[in-house]
Amino acid sequence: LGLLADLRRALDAGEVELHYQPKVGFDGTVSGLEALVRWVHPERGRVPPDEFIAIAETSGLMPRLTEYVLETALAQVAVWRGCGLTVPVAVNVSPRDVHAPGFAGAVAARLARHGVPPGALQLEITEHVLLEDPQRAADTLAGLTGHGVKMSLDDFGTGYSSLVHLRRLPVSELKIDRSFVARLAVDTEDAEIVRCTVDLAHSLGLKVVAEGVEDDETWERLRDLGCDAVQGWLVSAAMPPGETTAWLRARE
Ligand code: G
Ligand code: G
Ligand code: NA
Ligand code: MN
Repeated sequence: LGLLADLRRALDAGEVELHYQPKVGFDGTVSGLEALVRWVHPERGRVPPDEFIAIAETSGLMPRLTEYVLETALAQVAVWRGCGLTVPVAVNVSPRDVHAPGFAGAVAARLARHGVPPGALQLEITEHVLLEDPQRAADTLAGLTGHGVKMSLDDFGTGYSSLVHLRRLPVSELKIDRSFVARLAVDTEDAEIVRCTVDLAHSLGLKVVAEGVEDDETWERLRDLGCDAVQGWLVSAAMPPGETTAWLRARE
């Protein structure tokens, strides 16, 4: 496939970029930034991440993409820390990454090389990490959290037997999928699902982030339900690094 070869080349050439989307508390404090890949193909233009992530996943290129994203994100974190901006950054990792031998050690080595404290890195995983070899995944994640890396459970509510997974995964944050957040203000069932999720997460000692918050009414509902932070276009879409720096500075 042409696109796969192009993606491999783009990674080698450093043409894939990271944009950063803030996670913000209801008092306005920035609790973190999520790194999201962006690829502008020289002929096709912008390729949607879903499209090339699927290609990376099925072709075996995912470890290379994740390595690239971790490397780029940690270099950026080091730059930000150097100018007094200590906000943690979240990187999305796929189940395949977590199952790769030596993943926890490789992340630790990368942190050390960039002089970034482990607590400044968060990894966003999905419950799919437990589908293949749950024990192995749990061991790797325990290794990472033992080292001080924070773990976040992404897309919560969209998989199977979420509650069992929630108990097995050493996460400190849960992200409510945007499919439940989108119609929160108009759909009472979605509102009940979000309410229960927030209460469940809190009773397990987890922070809750709501994704895809686009309007004030949803923001207010989430605040009233006791959610800890929000992410979405209401606050900001993902921004290129320079714009992110300016955005962070403006909120200091
Ligand atoms: O905003 P957006 O279109 O970027 O993201 C689309 C999907 O791609 C989301 O499910 C998001 O989690 C995923 N995604 C974005 N960046 C990365 C990345 O660096 N690695 C992985 N594995 N997934 C990513
Ligand atoms: O799977 P993941 O949660 O990582 O996906 C993040 C995706 O959601 C990205 O494609 C990102 O661009 C998108 N996104 C972020 N904020 C919003 C929002 O407020 N509304 C919508 N519709 N999409 C959003
Ligand atoms: Na994510
Ligand atoms: Mn998500």
